[in-house]
Amino acid sequence: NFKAADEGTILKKFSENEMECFVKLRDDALLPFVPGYHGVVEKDGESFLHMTDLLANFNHPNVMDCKMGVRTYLEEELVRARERPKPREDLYKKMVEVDSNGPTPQEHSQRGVTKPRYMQWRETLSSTHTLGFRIEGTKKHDGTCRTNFKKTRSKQDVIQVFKDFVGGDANLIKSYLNKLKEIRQALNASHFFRQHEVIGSSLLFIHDHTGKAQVWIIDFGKTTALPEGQTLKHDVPWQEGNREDGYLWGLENLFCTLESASNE
Ligand code: 4IP
Ligand code: ADP
Ligand code: MN
Repeated sequence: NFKAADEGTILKKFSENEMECFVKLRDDALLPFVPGYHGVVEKDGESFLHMTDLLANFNHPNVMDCKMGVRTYLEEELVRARERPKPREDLYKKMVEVDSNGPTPQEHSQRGVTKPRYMQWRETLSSTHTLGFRIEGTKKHDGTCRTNFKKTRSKQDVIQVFKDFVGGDANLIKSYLNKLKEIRQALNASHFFRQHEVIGSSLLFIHDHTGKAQVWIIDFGKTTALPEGQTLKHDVPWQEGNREDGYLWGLENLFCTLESASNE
Protein backbone atom coordinates (compact mmCIF):
# COMPACT_ATOMS: atom_id res chain seq x y z
CA ASN A 1 0.00 0.00 0.00
CA PHE A 2 2.99 2.29 0.49
CA LYS A 3 5.92 3.26 -1.69
CA ALA A 4 9.08 5.15 -0.88
CA ALA A 5 9.34 8.60 -2.45
CA ASP A 6 11.59 11.65 -2.38
CA GLU A 7 13.56 12.30 0.80
CA GLY A 8 11.26 12.59 3.79
CA THR A 9 8.06 11.67 2.00
CA ILE A 10 6.04 8.53 1.22
CA LEU A 11 3.34 7.49 -1.23
CA LYS A 12 0.11 5.84 -0.07
CA LYS A 13 -2.20 4.05 -2.48
CA PHE A 14 -4.73 6.59 -3.72
CA SER A 15 -8.19 6.81 -2.21
CA GLU A 16 -10.63 9.50 -3.34
CA ASN A 17 -12.12 9.66 0.11
CA GLU A 18 -8.80 10.09 1.90
CA MET A 19 -7.68 12.72 -0.61
CA GLU A 20 -10.83 14.76 0.05
CA CYS A 21 -10.11 14.60 3.77
CA PHE A 22 -6.54 15.85 3.31
CA VAL A 23 -7.82 18.75 1.21
CA LYS A 24 -10.42 19.73 3.82
CA LEU A 25 -7.83 19.41 6.59
CA ARG A 26 -5.70 22.11 4.93
CA ASP A 27 -7.55 24.80 6.86
CA ASP A 28 -8.54 22.98 9.99
CA ALA A 29 -7.34 22.95 13.60
CA LEU A 30 -6.15 19.35 13.10
CA LEU A 31 -3.61 20.31 10.42
CA PRO A 32 -0.62 20.31 12.84
CA PHE A 33 -1.41 16.71 13.81
CA VAL A 34 -1.88 15.08 10.39
CA PRO A 35 0.87 14.16 7.90
CA GLY A 36 1.71 16.93 5.46
CA TYR A 37 -0.18 16.37 2.21
CA HIS A 38 1.60 17.13 -1.08
CA GLY A 39 -0.98 16.13 -3.67
CA VAL A 40 -1.63 13.18 -5.98
CA VAL A 41 1.25 11.44 -7.76
CA GLU A 42 1.26 8.91 -10.62
CA LYS A 43 3.85 6.15 -10.51
CA ASP A 44 4.03 3.00 -12.65
CA GLY A 45 0.49 3.65 -13.84
CA GLU A 46 -0.93 3.87 -10.31
CA SER A 47 -2.12 6.86 -8.29
CA PHE A 48 -0.81 7.74 -4.85
CA LEU A 49 -1.27 10.34 -2.16
CA HIS A 50 2.05 12.07 -1.54
CA MET A 51 2.62 12.75 2.13
CA THR A 52 5.30 13.56 4.65
CA ASP A 53 7.10 10.57 6.14
CA LEU A 54 6.40 10.96 9.85
CA LEU A 55 9.46 8.86 10.73
CA ALA A 56 11.89 11.03 8.81
CA ASN A 57 12.94 13.18 11.79
CA PHE A 58 13.75 10.23 14.01
CA ASN A 59 16.66 7.86 14.15
CA HIS A 60 15.72 4.26 14.84
CA PRO A 61 12.14 5.17 15.82
CA ASN A 62 9.73 3.04 17.81
CA VAL A 63 6.23 3.16 16.34
CA MET A 64 2.81 2.11 17.62
CA ASP A 65 -0.48 2.22 15.72
CA CYS A 66 -3.66 2.58 17.84
CA LYS A 67 -6.94 2.35 15.97
CA MET A 68 -9.45 4.77 17.48
CA GLY A 69 -13.17 4.48 18.09
CA VAL A 70 -15.78 1.93 19.18
CA ARG A 71 -16.65 0.97 15.59
CA THR A 72 -14.28 0.01 12.76
CA TYR A 73 -16.64 -0.37 9.78
CA LEU A 74 -19.17 1.90 8.09
CA GLU A 75 -22.90 1.70 8.69
CA GLU A 76 -23.37 1.22 4.95
CA GLU A 77 -21.29 -1.98 5.13
CA LEU A 78 -23.75 -3.23 7.74
CA VAL A 79 -26.75 -2.36 5.57
CA ARG A 80 -25.16 -4.01 2.54
CA ALA A 81 -24.36 -7.21 4.44
CA ARG A 82 -27.92 -7.39 5.70
CA GLU A 83 -29.50 -6.86 2.30
CA ARG A 84 -27.07 -8.95 0.30
CA PRO A 85 -24.83 -10.98 2.64
CA LYS A 86 -21.52 -11.83 0.99
CA PRO A 87 -19.65 -14.39 3.10
CA ARG A 88 -15.89 -14.06 2.56
CA GLU A 89 -13.48 -16.96 2.84
CA ASP A 90 -10.44 -14.74 3.50
CA LEU A 91 -12.11 -13.27 6.60
CA TYR A 92 -13.29 -16.72 7.69
CA LYS A 93 -9.70 -17.97 7.51
CA LYS A 94 -8.39 -14.97 9.49
CA MET A 95 -11.03 -15.68 12.14
CA VAL A 96 -10.24 -19.40 12.40
CA GLU A 97 -6.53 -18.67 12.68
CA VAL A 98 -7.17 -16.74 15.91
CA ASP A 99 -10.02 -18.86 17.27
CA SER A 100 -11.26 -22.03 15.62
CA ASN A 101 -14.47 -21.63 17.65
CA GLY A 102 -15.00 -18.09 16.38
CA PRO A 103 -17.27 -18.90 13.45
CA THR A 104 -20.83 -20.16 14.06
CA PRO A 105 -21.77 -23.63 12.78
CA GLN A 106 -23.37 -22.00 9.74
CA GLU A 107 -20.25 -19.91 9.06
CA HIS A 108 -18.14 -23.07 9.37
CA SER A 109 -20.26 -24.95 6.85
CA GLN A 110 -20.18 -22.09 4.33
CA ARG A 111 -16.51 -21.36 5.11
CA GLY A 112 -17.27 -17.66 5.04
CA VAL A 113 -18.13 -14.67 7.25
CA THR A 114 -19.43 -11.25 6.22
CA LYS A 115 -17.23 -8.18 6.61
CA PRO A 116 -19.22 -6.54 9.45
CA ARG A 117 -19.43 -9.85 11.27
CA TYR A 118 -15.63 -10.18 11.07
CA MET A 119 -15.11 -6.56 12.09
CA GLN A 120 -17.49 -6.89 15.08
CA TRP A 121 -15.74 -10.05 16.17
CA ARG A 122 -12.40 -8.20 16.05
CA GLU A 123 -13.91 -5.33 18.04
CA THR A 124 -15.16 -7.53 20.90
CA LEU A 125 -12.03 -9.66 21.04
CA SER A 126 -9.84 -6.55 21.34
CA SER A 127 -10.31 -3.40 23.43
CA THR A 128 -12.30 -1.54 20.75
CA HIS A 129 -15.68 -2.13 22.40
CA THR A 130 -14.56 -1.87 26.01
CA LEU A 131 -12.08 1.01 25.71
CA GLY A 132 -12.83 2.70 22.39
CA PHE A 133 -9.39 2.05 20.91
CA ARG A 134 -7.11 -0.89 20.20
CA ILE A 135 -3.45 -1.53 19.57
CA GLU A 136 -2.92 -2.67 15.98
CA GLY A 137 0.82 -3.06 15.87
CA THR A 138 4.22 -1.93 17.04
CA LYS A 139 7.60 -1.64 15.40
CA LYS A 140 10.62 -1.27 17.64
CA HIS A 141 13.91 0.49 16.87
CA ASP A 142 15.65 -2.86 16.41
CA GLY A 143 13.28 -3.70 13.57
CA THR A 144 11.08 -6.17 15.44
CA CYS A 145 7.40 -5.91 14.46
CA ARG A 146 4.42 -7.13 16.47
CA THR A 147 0.91 -7.37 15.12
CA ASN A 148 -0.34 -10.13 17.40
CA PHE A 149 -2.58 -7.86 19.48
CA LYS A 150 -5.92 -9.20 18.31
CA LYS A 151 -6.74 -10.44 21.83
CA THR A 152 -5.28 -7.48 23.72
CA ARG A 153 -8.45 -6.31 25.46
CA SER A 154 -8.06 -5.49 29.15
CA LYS A 155 -6.72 -2.17 30.38
CA GLN A 156 -3.97 -4.08 32.17
CA ASP A 157 -2.92 -5.82 28.94
CA VAL A 158 -2.79 -2.48 27.13
CA ILE A 159 -0.74 -0.93 29.95
CA GLN A 160 1.75 -3.78 29.65
CA VAL A 161 2.15 -3.28 25.90
CA PHE A 162 2.72 0.46 26.35
CA LYS A 163 5.27 -0.10 29.13
CA ASP A 164 7.14 -2.53 26.93
CA PHE A 165 6.89 -0.12 23.98
CA VAL A 166 8.59 2.72 25.93
CA GLY A 167 11.06 0.35 27.56
CA GLY A 168 9.76 1.31 31.00
CA ASP A 169 10.64 5.00 30.50
CA ALA A 170 8.00 6.94 32.47
CA ASN A 171 9.14 10.24 30.93
CA LEU A 172 8.16 8.99 27.49
CA ILE A 173 4.68 8.16 28.78
CA LYS A 174 4.45 11.69 30.20
CA SER A 175 5.48 13.18 26.85
CA TYR A 176 2.84 11.07 25.10
CA LEU A 177 0.21 12.22 27.63
CA ASN A 178 1.05 15.85 26.83
CA LYS A 179 0.73 15.17 23.11
CA LEU A 180 -2.66 13.54 23.66
CA LYS A 181 -3.79 16.64 25.56
CA GLU A 182 -2.82 18.81 22.59
CA ILE A 183 -4.67 16.48 20.24
CA ARG A 184 -7.78 16.57 22.42
CA GLN A 185 -7.72 20.39 22.33
CA ALA A 186 -7.31 20.38 18.57
CA LEU A 187 -10.18 17.90 18.14
CA ASN A 188 -12.43 20.08 20.27
CA ALA A 189 -11.59 23.09 18.08
CA SER A 190 -11.85 21.21 14.77
CA HIS A 191 -14.75 21.81 12.39
CA PHE A 192 -13.59 18.84 10.32
CA PHE A 193 -13.91 16.55 13.34
CA ARG A 194 -17.40 17.78 14.22
CA GLN A 195 -18.59 17.20 10.66
CA HIS A 196 -17.05 13.75 10.04
CA GLU A 197 -17.60 10.19 11.11
CA VAL A 198 -14.03 9.03 11.85
CA ILE A 199 -13.78 5.28 11.28
CA GLY A 200 -10.61 3.19 11.14
CA SER A 201 -8.33 6.16 11.81
CA SER A 202 -5.28 5.63 13.99
CA LEU A 203 -3.08 7.55 16.37
CA LEU A 204 0.53 6.89 15.46
CA PHE A 205 2.90 7.03 18.45
CA ILE A 206 6.56 7.61 17.59
CA HIS A 207 9.59 8.03 19.87
CA ASP A 208 13.31 7.40 19.79
CA HIS A 209 16.17 7.01 22.26
CA THR A 210 16.66 10.81 22.51
CA GLY A 211 13.32 11.02 24.32
CA LYS A 212 11.60 12.77 21.43
CA ALA A 213 7.96 11.67 21.23
CA GLN A 214 5.15 12.56 18.82
CA VAL A 215 1.57 11.46 18.16
CA TRP A 216 -0.05 11.83 14.74
CA ILE A 217 -3.58 11.32 13.43
CA ILE A 218 -3.45 9.08 10.35
CA ASP A 219 -5.59 7.05 7.95
CA PHE A 220 -8.68 8.86 6.66
CA GLY A 221 -9.64 6.11 4.22
CA LYS A 222 -12.98 5.56 5.94
CA THR A 223 -13.53 9.03 7.40
CA THR A 224 -16.85 10.25 6.00
CA ALA A 225 -18.55 13.65 5.87
CA LEU A 226 -21.98 13.93 7.49
CA PRO A 227 -24.91 15.48 5.65
CA GLU A 228 -24.84 19.31 5.66
CA GLY A 229 -25.74 20.71 9.07
CA GLN A 230 -25.30 17.42 10.94
CA THR A 231 -22.56 16.92 13.57
CA LEU A 232 -21.33 14.15 15.87
CA LYS A 233 -20.51 14.23 19.57
CA HIS A 234 -17.89 11.45 19.36
CA ASP A 235 -18.34 10.52 23.05
CA VAL A 236 -21.76 8.88 23.16
CA PRO A 237 -22.67 5.25 22.41
CA TRP A 238 -23.14 4.15 18.83
CA GLN A 239 -26.59 3.01 17.79
CA GLU A 240 -27.18 2.11 14.20
CA GLY A 241 -28.28 5.25 12.41
CA ASN A 242 -26.60 7.80 14.70
CA ARG A 243 -23.18 7.31 13.01
CA GLU A 244 -21.34 8.00 16.26
CA ASP A 245 -17.76 6.67 16.34
CA GLY A 246 -16.81 6.94 20.02
CA TYR A 247 -13.52 8.62 19.09
CA LEU A 248 -13.39 11.05 22.03
CA TRP A 249 -14.51 8.38 24.48
CA GLY A 250 -11.66 6.20 23.23
CA LEU A 251 -9.19 9.06 23.51
CA GLU A 252 -10.26 9.62 27.12
CA ASN A 253 -9.77 5.94 27.91
CA LEU A 254 -6.42 5.91 26.14
CA PHE A 255 -5.37 8.90 28.23
CA CYS A 256 -6.42 7.22 31.50
CA THR A 257 -4.69 4.01 30.47
CA LEU A 258 -1.42 5.86 29.83
CA GLU A 259 -1.78 7.72 33.13
CA SER A 260 -2.13 4.39 34.92
CA ALA A 261 0.92 3.09 33.05
CA SER A 262 2.98 6.09 34.19
CA ASN A 263 1.94 5.53 37.82
CA GLU A 264 2.88 1.87 37.92
C1 4IP B 1 -8.75 -5.77 8.14
O1 4IP B 1 -8.84 -6.69 9.20
C2 4IP B 1 -8.66 -4.34 8.68
O2 4IP B 1 -9.76 -4.08 9.52
C3 4IP B 1 -8.67 -3.34 7.52
O3 4IP B 1 -8.66 -2.01 8.04
C4 4IP B 1 -9.91 -3.51 6.66
O4 4IP B 1 -9.80 -2.66 5.54
C5 4IP B 1 -9.97 -4.93 6.11
O5 4IP B 1 -11.17 -5.09 5.35
C6 4IP B 1 -9.97 -5.96 7.24
O6 4IP B 1 -9.95 -7.25 6.68
P1 4IP B 1 -7.53 -7.23 9.99
O7 4IP B 1 -6.88 -6.02 10.59
O8 4IP B 1 -8.07 -8.14 11.02
O9 4IP B 1 -6.66 -7.92 8.99
P2 4IP B 1 -7.29 -1.13 8.02
O10 4IP B 1 -6.86 -1.07 6.59
O11 4IP B 1 -7.64 0.20 8.59
O12 4IP B 1 -6.33 -1.89 8.87
P3 4IP B 1 -10.81 -1.48 5.20
O13 4IP B 1 -10.91 -1.53 3.73
O14 4IP B 1 -12.10 -1.72 5.90
O15 4IP B 1 -10.12 -0.24 5.71
P4 4IP B 1 -11.11 -5.58 3.83
O16 4IP B 1 -12.52 -5.49 3.32
O17 4IP B 1 -10.16 -4.65 3.12
O18 4IP B 1 -10.58 -6.99 3.92
P1 ADP C 1 -4.07 1.60 5.79
O1 ADP C 1 -5.16 2.44 5.21
O2 ADP C 1 -3.50 0.62 4.85
O3 ADP C 1 -4.46 1.02 7.11
P2 ADP C 1 -2.52 3.60 7.23
O4 ADP C 1 -2.65 5.01 6.74
O5 ADP C 1 -3.26 3.25 8.45
O6 ADP C 1 -2.86 2.61 6.02
O7 ADP C 1 -0.99 3.30 7.45
C1 ADP C 1 -0.52 2.00 7.79
C2 ADP C 1 0.80 2.11 8.52
O8 ADP C 1 1.76 2.81 7.73
C3 ADP C 1 0.71 2.91 9.83
O9 ADP C 1 0.45 2.08 10.94
C4 ADP C 1 2.09 3.52 9.94
O10 ADP C 1 2.98 2.64 10.59
C5 ADP C 1 2.52 3.70 8.49
N1 ADP C 1 2.28 5.08 8.04
C6 ADP C 1 1.11 5.59 7.58
N2 ADP C 1 1.24 6.88 7.22
C7 ADP C 1 2.53 7.22 7.48
C8 ADP C 1 3.31 8.41 7.31
N3 ADP C 1 2.77 9.54 6.81
N4 ADP C 1 4.61 8.38 7.68
C9 ADP C 1 5.15 7.26 8.18
N5 ADP C 1 4.49 6.11 8.36
C10 ADP C 1 3.20 6.07 8.01
MN1 MN D 1 -5.06 1.89 9.01
